[in-house]
Amino acid sequence: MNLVESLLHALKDHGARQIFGIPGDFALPYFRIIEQSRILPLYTLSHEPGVGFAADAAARINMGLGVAAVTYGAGALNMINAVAAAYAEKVSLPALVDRLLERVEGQARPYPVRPQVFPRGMPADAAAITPTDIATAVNDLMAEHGRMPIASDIGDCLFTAMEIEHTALVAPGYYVTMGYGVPAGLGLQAATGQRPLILDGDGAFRMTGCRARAILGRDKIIG
Ligand SMILES: Cc1ncc(C[n+]2csc(CCOP(=O)(O)OP(=O)(O)O)c2C)c(N)n1
Repeated sequence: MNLVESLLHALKDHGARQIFGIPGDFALPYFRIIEQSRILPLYTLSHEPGVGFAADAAARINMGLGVAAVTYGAGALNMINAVAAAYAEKVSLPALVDRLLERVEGQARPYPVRPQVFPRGMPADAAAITPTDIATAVNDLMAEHGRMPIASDIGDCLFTAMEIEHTALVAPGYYVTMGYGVPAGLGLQAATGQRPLILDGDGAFRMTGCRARAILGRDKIIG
């Protein structure tokens, strides 16, 4: 039995009935074990405050433990309100933050740092599309039709952005908060009057993209 499995058994023995979380990034190894071991069912949400609130509600209704699992740094910080509220009301809410387990797993960084190369032309084959394929397509498109300002979110899309031959790029530093892309694109559009290109992962898009679209009320932005 590995450390994650014994942790899950311990949580179950102490009254946990499920885990709420957001998989991604360095947390992926232990999310994989949570899913494969089936010791506790996993419910995934799209924004950390929701993870904390769901776990809080589960703890209250079951009079037991609610378990929230998120990534360290921005992910954990984003859940502080929910954890603080649970703490203030003495709700049992253990928060699993992946940093702890990363070392035990000995997992290599999930994102290899890629050399900056600007290949031209996308080969048509059956292989999965990579960030480099996307960057290549964007480079080709802009070479032919002109450039657009780019806003990038956190995640693989930021690596894609690094391979785009463009300097009008706004992006946060790597491990800050997801959800930057779509609102930043709106800002770019307002500031430059140009149609922006937004590079966003599906996870980050779900955090703020849907709301930004609701604010706009029109289909000006394509996610
Ligand atoms: C608010 C917040 N939660 C969690 C993280 C940690 N984190 C960084 S990248 C990432 C996964 C991003 O997935 P997605 O948005 O689908 O982007 P992709 O990697 O596919 O481009 C996570 C969870 C973060 N940076 N910010």
